[in-house]
Amino acid sequence: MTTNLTAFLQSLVVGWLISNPAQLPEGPPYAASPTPLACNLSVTAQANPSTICMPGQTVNLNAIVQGGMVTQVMWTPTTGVANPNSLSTTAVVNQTTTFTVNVSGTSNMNLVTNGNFNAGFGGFTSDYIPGTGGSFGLLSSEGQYAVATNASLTHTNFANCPDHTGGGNMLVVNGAGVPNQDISCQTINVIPFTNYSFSAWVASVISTSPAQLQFSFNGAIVGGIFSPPATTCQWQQFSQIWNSGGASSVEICIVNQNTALSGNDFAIDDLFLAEVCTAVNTVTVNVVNLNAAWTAPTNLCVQSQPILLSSLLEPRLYPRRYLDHQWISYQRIRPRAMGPRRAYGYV
Ligand SMILES: [Ca+2]
Ligand SMILES: [Ca+2]
Repeated sequence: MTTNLTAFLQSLVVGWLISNPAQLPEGPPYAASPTPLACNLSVTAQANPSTICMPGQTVNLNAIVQGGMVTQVMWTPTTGVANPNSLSTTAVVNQTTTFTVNVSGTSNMNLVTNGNFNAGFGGFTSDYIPGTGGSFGLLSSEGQYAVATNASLTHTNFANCPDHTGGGNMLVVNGAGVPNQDISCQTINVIPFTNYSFSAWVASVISTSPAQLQFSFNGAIVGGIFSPPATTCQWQQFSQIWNSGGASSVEICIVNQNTALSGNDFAIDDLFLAEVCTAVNTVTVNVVNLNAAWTAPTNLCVQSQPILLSSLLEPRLYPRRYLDHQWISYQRIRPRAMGPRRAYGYV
């Protein structure tokens, strides 16, 4: 390509950007992140109450999760646990027990750069080209893309579809008639021999001939062909678990295997890749052997010294460490032997 031709093409792109405010400028080439981000999923196990006085009492078990979306939960031991696979459950506890909760899920640290397209097309490469315009609008021709807030801004026949979450950008594509064209590719550093969760949202922006997308990781197809619903603006999620094997980076590419020229127009948004991680925590439920046995006072006489009632409690059996005590009532007793004088007994 001659310098003059390059300059001419660049001037076309600049002119097109100025005349198409819906299309954000392409950002600088993004290098893959130098260090794969760590997993930040964490869990805290809680029991309420955590001390019980009677074996066989029921307690609530709760697992508080932060930093990700949980896909699996396991409480152990399972004995007495109503639902060992639920974050919140109950357990019948017969003896002091330490419960362990294991959770696995997806970290919320998205490794895809600009997965929501709010930075235009920054971070991606493509065999497609930015829309060059025409009688139907920016995406009049096949094999072209645009980043826009609404599909109808890019083609007069495209439906009035906002982005996946509303109010942001998405990638709008007029599917190419040439097979095996990469719509978008991005290289991401990963940890070898680790599971990752990948997902993307896709919607048709015209009902004719929905796209047939294939996702590839380092050139290998992941999952089957994925088509969004023919009904326009109906976002559907593609998701797949992928193991990095010996790879320390992955190039994720999206190809449309539908080469129809009529229809075959769609939008992509919220690309997501995050590590699948596990977290563990424990909580102990103590069963206290409550036994407030006491030795009842006998042979009280009118002239007896005051009795310290708590001294009558069985000291070894009374778990002062856990529980406080309170004398809750008394009753008057009038044994005949005591005549008219009053004595007091506590219960
Ligand atoms: Ca978006
Ligand atoms: Ca088309």
